[in-house]
Amino acid sequence: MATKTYDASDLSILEGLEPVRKRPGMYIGTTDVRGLHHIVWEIVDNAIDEAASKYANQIDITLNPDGSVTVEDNGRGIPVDKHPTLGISGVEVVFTKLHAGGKFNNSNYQFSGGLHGVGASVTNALSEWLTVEVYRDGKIYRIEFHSPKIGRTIKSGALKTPLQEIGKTKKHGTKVTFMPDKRVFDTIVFDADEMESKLRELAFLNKGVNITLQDLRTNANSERLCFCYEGGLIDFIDYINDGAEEKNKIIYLEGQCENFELQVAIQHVKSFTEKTYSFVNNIKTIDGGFHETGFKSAFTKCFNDYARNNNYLKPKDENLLGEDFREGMTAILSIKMQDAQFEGQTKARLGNQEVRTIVESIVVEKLEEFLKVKKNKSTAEYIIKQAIDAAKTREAARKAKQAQRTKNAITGAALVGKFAACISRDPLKNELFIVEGDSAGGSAKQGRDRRTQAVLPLRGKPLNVLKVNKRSRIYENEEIRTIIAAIGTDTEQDFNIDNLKFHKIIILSDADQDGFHIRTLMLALFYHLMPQLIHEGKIYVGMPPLYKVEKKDIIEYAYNDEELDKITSKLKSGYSIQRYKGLGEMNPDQLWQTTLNPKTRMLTRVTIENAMAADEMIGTFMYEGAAKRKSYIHKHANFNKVDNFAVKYGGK
Ligand code: 28F
Repeated sequence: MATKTYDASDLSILEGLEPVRKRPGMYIGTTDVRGLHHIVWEIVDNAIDEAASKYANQIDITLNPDGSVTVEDNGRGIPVDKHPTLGISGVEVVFTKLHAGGKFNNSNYQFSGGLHGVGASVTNALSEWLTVEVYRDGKIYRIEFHSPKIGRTIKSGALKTPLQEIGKTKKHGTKVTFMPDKRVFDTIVFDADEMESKLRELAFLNKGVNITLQDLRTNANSERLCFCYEGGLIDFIDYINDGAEEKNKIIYLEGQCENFELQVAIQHVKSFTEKTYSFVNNIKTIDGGFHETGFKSAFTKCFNDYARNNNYLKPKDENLLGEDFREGMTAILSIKMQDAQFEGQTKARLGNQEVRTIVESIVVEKLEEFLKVKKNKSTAEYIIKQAIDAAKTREAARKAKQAQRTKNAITGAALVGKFAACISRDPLKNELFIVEGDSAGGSAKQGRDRRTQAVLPLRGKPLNVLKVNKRSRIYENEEIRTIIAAIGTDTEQDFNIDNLKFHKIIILSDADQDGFHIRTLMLALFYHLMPQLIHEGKIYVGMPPLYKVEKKDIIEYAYNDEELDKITSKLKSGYSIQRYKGLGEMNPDQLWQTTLNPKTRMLTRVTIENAMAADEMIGTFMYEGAAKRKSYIHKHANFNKVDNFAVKYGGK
C-alpha cells in the first residue's frame, strides 16, 4: 500500500483546528455574544448554500434546553463517501478542514477579522461537542466530534465517534447539533431576539426558503417562529416601509453574469430620509462599498436620461444629483459573488473594485427596460418630480445655511449665552456635554472640569429634523445652529472632520421618557447631518445614576435596578434611597462625581445601528403603522439598560 503523501493543501488537516481555539478573534471577531452567534451563522450559512443551490427549502433552528443548538436542512445531505484526495469523508472535510464556505465564499476569511464565511470547522473547534446526522440514500449516518482536555491542552473539534450508519430513513438532509464551549465564550446564552431578526433577514434575502426558530430553553412547547417570503426583497421593502405614506410601486430588478447575481428592490415614499441596505452573500454591508456606488450611479444616470428624454428637464437645466433622486427612497441591494473582500473596521464595506461596473451595467440595462414599460410611467414621474422638488429644497437649505454662517461669522450669535466653552484648545483632550434642560446645564457648568469640558445646555426638545417638511428650516433652528457651531465640523457635504473641536461629544439627558426622546432626536440629528462622527465613534450617551443610596456618611450611586439591589443588600439596613427623576436634581459636585468625571462616569458609545434605530424610531413615530418594530428599535435605541454596551471609559 503506497504511503499517502500529504501535499501543502492538506497541511491544514494535519495541524487540526488548534489555531482557531488559540486566536478565536481571528475567525469570529469577538468571544462575546456576537462571536457566539457567529458560530451558529456558519452552520446556518451552509444550510442556506444548500437552499441557494435549490436542493433545500427548509431550515429549522432549535435552541435546546441544555444550551446546545440544532440546525437542520432538507438538502442532499453532506457526502459520506471518502473524499478523493483527502481520504476522509465529505462530512469530516466540512467539519475539520479550515476552508471558505460553499460556492459563494468570502475570501481572506482567516484575516477578515473572522466575520464572514470561515466555515463550519470553526464552529466545531469552538464547541465542547458537535454531532452531525446525514440523511442520504435512505440511510441515517452519524459522526461525533468533541474538544477534550488532554493534559494541559484542549484538542479542538477532534473525532469522537467515526462516521457510521445508524439506521434507515425516507428523508434527506443534514442535521448539526453543537454545544458552544464555555471555555472560549464570555457567555454561551444565545439572544433569541437577535437571532430572530437575523433569520427573518435571511428569509427575505433567500426567497422561498422556510427558516424557522424554536426556543425550548425556558418553555418546552414554545411556538416555532416561521419566516418564509416568496416575494424576497419585495416583501423586505414592504416590511421596512410598513405604514409609510404615499408608497409607490416597488421597482424590482434582477440580473446575473458569470458567478455573480444581483437583486435590487426600490420604493419611494413620502419622506426625505434615504434608506439603502446592501448585502453581499447574505452579509449586511452597513458601510456600503462598490456594489452600492455602482447601484447609485446607475440609478442617477437612468433617471436623469429619462427626465431629459421626457422633457421633465429642459436642455439648459443642470442634471439632478443622486441625493435628489434618493430622497424618500428605500432600496435593498443583494449580490452574491465569489472572493468578496470585506474592508473597514467592522469589515462591513465591500472592497472589490470590479463590482462597481458589473452592478452599474446590470442595473442600467434592467432599469431602462423597466422605464420603457408604459404602466411604469407614473412611478417614474413621481420619482422625478420629487427629485426636482428636493433639488429646489437643497438649494434653499444651502442658501439658508450660507446666510446663517455669515450671520454667525459676523455676530458669533450661535454661541453666545448658552454655550460654556472650555479653556483648552486641544480637540484631543476636549469634551462637549450637550445637556438637557437649563437647571442640569447650570450644575454641569459649575461641576465640570473647565480645562477640558465644555457644556451646551439644550432648551427643551431639539427640532425633530425628520418632522420639518423643509430641509432649509433645519438651519434656521436656534438649537441646531448652536450645536453645529460648537462642534465645528459643519454638516452634510460641507462636513470636515479636521475641524472637530472635541474628541467626545456626550449627550446627557434624563433617564425618563422625555430624556429618551431627546436622546433619540439627537442621534437622528447626528445621523442626518454629521454621520461620520458616529462612524468614528465620537458620539456618546452619558448614563446618569438612577438612585442615590445614603446611610450615615456613606453615599453610593446605582445606575440601574441590579446595582441598587447589590448596594442595598450590602448595606443591609438603615439606608435611604433617592430616585433621581432628572439631572437637575443633582448638585454640581454629585453631577461631577456620577456623570462628568472621566474616572467614575458611565458612558455608552453610539454605534451606527443605534443611530439607524433612532432614525427609524422617529420615522416610525411619523408612520404610526410600524408599531411592530418598536420593540426591536427600543432594544437598540434605548440606553437605559446597562447591557447596551455601557462601558466605563475610565482615565482619559
Ligand atoms: C445544518 C447545516 O451543512 N448542509 C450542507 C451540504 C451538501 C453537500 C455538501 C453540504 C463535499 C465535501 C465539500 C451534497 N451532495 N447544513 C449543512 N449540505 N456540503 S453542507 O458538500 C460539501 C462538499 O466537502 C453536497 C453533493 N454535493 C454537495
